[in-house]
Amino acid sequence: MKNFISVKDVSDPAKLVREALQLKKNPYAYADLGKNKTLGLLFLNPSLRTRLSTQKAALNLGMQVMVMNMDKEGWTLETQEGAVMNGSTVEHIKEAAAVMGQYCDIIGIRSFPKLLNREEDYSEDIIKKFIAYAKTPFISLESSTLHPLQSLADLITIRELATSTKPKVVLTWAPHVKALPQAVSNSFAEWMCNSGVDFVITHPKGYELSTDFTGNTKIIHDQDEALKEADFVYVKNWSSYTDYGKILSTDKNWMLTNKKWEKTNNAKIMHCLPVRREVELSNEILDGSNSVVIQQAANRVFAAQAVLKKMLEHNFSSVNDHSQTVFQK
Ligand code: AN0
Ligand code: CP
Repeated sequence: MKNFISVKDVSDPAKLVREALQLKKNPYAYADLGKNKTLGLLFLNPSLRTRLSTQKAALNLGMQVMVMNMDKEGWTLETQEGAVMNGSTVEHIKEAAAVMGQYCDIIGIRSFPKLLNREEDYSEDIIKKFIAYAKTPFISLESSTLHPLQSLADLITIRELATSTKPKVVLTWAPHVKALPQAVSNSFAEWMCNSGVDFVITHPKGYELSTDFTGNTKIIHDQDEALKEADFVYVKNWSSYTDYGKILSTDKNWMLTNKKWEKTNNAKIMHCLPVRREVELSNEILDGSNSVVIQQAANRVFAAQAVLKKMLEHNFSSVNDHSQTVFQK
């Protein structure tokens, strides 16, 4: 695995889940694998879980980690090709990424969409340019359109808790006060479509996600109907994809409560966090025994560790180091 941006970068998601669960049992089994390898984590937006779990994962593998809050501590980056930089941008992504590529063996970036121009956000211009100019293996810490480390942790959690071989998993839209990206939901859909679960999406009309990620997943606009017999309910807000970046509904009836949960098959309740209590999810659900949000967050470490292990093995293992065999004295 050279880069980790989407489920498409993973040849066998089920195997990656098994490897992550092995690492959870024995986190320090590969404590020398990342020796003298540096991971750079660059944040253009805030983060608690992704930042700490990815650091922890890298440390478990013996890597060194550098973290930079680009939005607060870095120069304002120019991304346009051919720009005359006489405005607010100080440094071009060409130089910034190339320089960071000199310091790091693997680079991860968090870069949220601006939610103003769909074509621009969905082009993933920033991460594509970083990959091109840094020239290192790349790990997404949530891009404009996807959050694969989250989705892998979600799949690990479902695998741990499932009591049947084809659990029913429902992704439900929830209200929010801010316009949020579609990334977590796109990504969750993409991974569920590759996992052999019985997957259903429910949301108010106008919140259809891109079929590039949902494929032919069944969409049920009646939330009560969708929740019937669910084994897992994944709660998430997202802004509209069709009326791009807009909040079309704040209907409180979409917030999951115990009354709604009663329709499910004793479902486990999932959320990527951070969550707005009593807006996205009720206190009774979050504090109840079926909420698995903390287990999900814990699994972020092993998702990141499984991915970093694969990247270290693929990109730096001596087996792949052909220059050694050709030029060694
Ligand atoms: C972000 C989002 O929805 O993409 C990050 C979630 C991991 N959430 C917020 O900005 C609240
Ligand atoms: N779930 C998640 O990615 O959380 P952070 O935004 O805190 O990293």
